[in-house]
Amino acid sequence: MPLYSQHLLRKTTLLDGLWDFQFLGTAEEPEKRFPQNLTYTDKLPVPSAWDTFPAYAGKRGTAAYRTEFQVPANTTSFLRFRGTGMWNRVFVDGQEVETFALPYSQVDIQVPASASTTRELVVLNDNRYDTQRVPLQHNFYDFYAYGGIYRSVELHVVPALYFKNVRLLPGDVSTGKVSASFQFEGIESGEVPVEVSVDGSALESQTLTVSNGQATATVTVPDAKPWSAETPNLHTIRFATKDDDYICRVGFRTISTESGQVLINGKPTQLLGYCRHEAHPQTGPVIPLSQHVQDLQILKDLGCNFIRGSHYPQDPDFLDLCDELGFYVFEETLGWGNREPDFTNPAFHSGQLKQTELMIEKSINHPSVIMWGHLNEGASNKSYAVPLYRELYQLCHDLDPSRPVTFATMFPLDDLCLDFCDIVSVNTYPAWYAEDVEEVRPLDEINSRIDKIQGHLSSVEQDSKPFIISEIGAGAIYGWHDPHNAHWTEEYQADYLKTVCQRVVSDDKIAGVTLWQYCDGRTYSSGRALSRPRAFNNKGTLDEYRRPKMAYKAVKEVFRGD
Ligand code: ADA
Repeated sequence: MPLYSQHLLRKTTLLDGLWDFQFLGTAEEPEKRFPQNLTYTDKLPVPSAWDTFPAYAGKRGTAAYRTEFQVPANTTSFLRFRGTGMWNRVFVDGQEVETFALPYSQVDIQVPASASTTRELVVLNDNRYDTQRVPLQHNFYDFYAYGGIYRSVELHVVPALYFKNVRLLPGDVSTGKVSASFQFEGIESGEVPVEVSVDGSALESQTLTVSNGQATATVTVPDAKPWSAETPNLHTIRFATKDDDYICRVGFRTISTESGQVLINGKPTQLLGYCRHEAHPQTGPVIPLSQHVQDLQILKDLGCNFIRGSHYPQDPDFLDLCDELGFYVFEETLGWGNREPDFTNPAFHSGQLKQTELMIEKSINHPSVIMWGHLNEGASNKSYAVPLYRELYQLCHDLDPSRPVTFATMFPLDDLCLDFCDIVSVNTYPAWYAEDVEEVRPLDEINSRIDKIQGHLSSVEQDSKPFIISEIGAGAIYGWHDPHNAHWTEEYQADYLKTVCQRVVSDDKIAGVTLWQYCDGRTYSSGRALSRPRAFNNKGTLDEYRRPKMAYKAVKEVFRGD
């Protein structure tokens, strides 16, 4: 649920609560299921990942969620699903209104107008892997893929002419100028009078000239203050027509890249932090505000200023918190180790583009988000992958000229797509997936691998771009200590991460790091889990319940310079 009021005038209702629920299993394909024939024997909350509940844990198949909502007769309204997984078909009053398979994306769906005021909403949700039905997700991704309605569902009742979205691009803080781009529904062209207020005080009236449903304006924020991770000053801007409004928060910060460095507000800034999954063993990808806040407090304590939202579009609540508490975020679309079958699958291709559009639309006004990414560890060393990397790079720049674009490559030495990034982000696991598997503690590999990557990037003239280590890490089982200090001990992980962090903070050619990973997280539980003890990815500096391992102290000391 949003952290601040996004509308004072527009009627929005949160549909979260206890919904009817039925697990339907696998006897039919989900396309053959209809709400008319369903009975409900259980109730589950929304948000929830239904397959985290003991009765359904680990099951795959179709499930149905059902609720009712009230809406004035014959009005326009839409439902906002802030994040779901994996395949969804939405019915209102038994009528199919939308089908989508964009895990973690925020999706808006029009409610067909009706004379009745009580409406029935049924969401058929399927969590089976299927390359056509859910092209963005696979069983080999190294994090558990859940079904369900992961985040809140909102109902927006809107007038005939309403704000579809507003994008704000803050300029130089000394001028306080913000460029606003509006997209309206309900008007093609014409004039729209708008009242503007800033930080709760009325500022001015403007008349927007709308063409193709779009308009632009400039607003000057009085007493504008800069935003950074250290001083996360936010301003609130409200735009109101006579019967609709839109409230956004804005932070004045610039991000640029120059001579291998990331500049925030013109100042070279080393980005230090972690990759983080939105995950908890009990609730899966459904993260309550209290858990997001705890995680951010822990990351602050570790001395971090940077988080990679691996590997999918982030919960808008989390980004609101990052805006407010002061973190830089690398946000990316859903992808993991995608290879030729995906790059040659038109549904994967269009799904990537669609998810990028939705991610940028959702997150563009968050000052915390400083870079866009996609296709984690995709086949960026293969020619079949080049067109999609090129297209995504271009799309990000077209939709948002203000932020750099990157992707986490696992092929830094023979990557074919480095021209399609502004920051080179490399995932590398020296001394874990080690070059010398006979060596007991091959920690020497860490510095030599980083040297090798930097040397190569310089030889292919990519070293004028900032270089970020977007993943590096080692597994440790919480509580496992052993005099050998070998793999899986907390000691090995602590020594490993200390070596990494010391290298990063002492090397001005490393613009940043997101260690893999913040906390342990559930992953596949098939035979593939033989390399994932407990069916968890155990490379967390904290375990899945956020209990710190020994590495916590080691990282904290280096990041904080204690
Ligand atoms: C990759 C991947 C991560 C995780 C990691 C690991 O780099 O991007 O999601 O799977 O490897 O633990 O091996």
